[in-house]
Amino acid sequence: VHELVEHVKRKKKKGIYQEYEEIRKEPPAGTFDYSKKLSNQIKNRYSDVLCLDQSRVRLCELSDDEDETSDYINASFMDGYKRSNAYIATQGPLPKTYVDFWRMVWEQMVLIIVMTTRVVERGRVKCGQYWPLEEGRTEHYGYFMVKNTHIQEFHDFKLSHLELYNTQSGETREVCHYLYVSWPDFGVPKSASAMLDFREHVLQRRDAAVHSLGSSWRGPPGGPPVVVHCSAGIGRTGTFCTLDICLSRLEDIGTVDICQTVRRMRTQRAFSIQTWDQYHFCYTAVIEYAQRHGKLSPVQWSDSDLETDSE
Ligand code: PTR
Ligand code: PTR
Repeated sequence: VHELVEHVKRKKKKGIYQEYEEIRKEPPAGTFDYSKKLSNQIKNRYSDVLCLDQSRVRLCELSDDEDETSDYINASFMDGYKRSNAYIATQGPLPKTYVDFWRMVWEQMVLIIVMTTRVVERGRVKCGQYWPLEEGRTEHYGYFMVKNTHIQEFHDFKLSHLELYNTQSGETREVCHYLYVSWPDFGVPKSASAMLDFREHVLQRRDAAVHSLGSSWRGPPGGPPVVVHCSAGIGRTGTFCTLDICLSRLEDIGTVDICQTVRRMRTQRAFSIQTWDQYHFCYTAVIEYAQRHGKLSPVQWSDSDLETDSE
């Protein structure tokens, strides 16, 4: 088994690189008009990471005195494996957008937040502290109150159980906040296996949360979208979601198609997956997953994965 994997890795490395370069060359699949509006520019963490109009998440209009651009947040709906709008990919909230972020979470009925960056990395702020950090602490964000009721520490991640209270409606909801701490900026996780454990944990929570919604959920059967964010919401976020999609497909029909998955994702969240390392990591992680679950022989690389193999 080990030899086979080495073989796949060696054979694919060059092909994978070319494949990623091809993807990068493709122009974005739409316009960014809302992101570019003058009144919205301050809501973007990075002036060069904008969201496509076609898939952007709109905030519900709050009141008459807000202007037409007040529905803007740098966040995009993304499809999952056989689930439309399985994720919302977004940037790390800015102090100016904390309230918008919680509004989005509330309006989209989000129950799971996956954060794959730390707040500060290499001395630079990557994301605002938009949730209460310590157990027992409550913070106010506009008309939302968020209480961190309980924190569970794991080796590579931290799970905060948040209670989200909407002071306008008087309703409360539980939201799980996952913070993955060992994903270095400019890179990929040290170990695919830690990432796979993390994903499994998130999925179990998600399924339990969706189940607990019961008949109060009227959207698609997969439940509300999972919010995934890093700093810009494209690199690490895209990697995490690509992996999740590919592994779900592998579990279902025994094949993977990383290339098509990324292409499609980029039509919903432009620039998803930022570096060749991250792209390559998806391959490594899929192989590791297949090994772990004894699925190595049945893994069928789909045509578009194989095409690029010839040197
Ligand atoms: N976008 C940068 C560039 O064009 O050079 C590269 C870059 C990649 C910068 C990732 C930051 C990155 O971020 P993070 O540390 O948030 O993963
Ligand atoms: N303008 C930023 C840069 O070039 O550094 C954009 C950027 C930042 C792009 C972070 C990607 C980044 O990574 P991630 O999406 O993983 O946070």
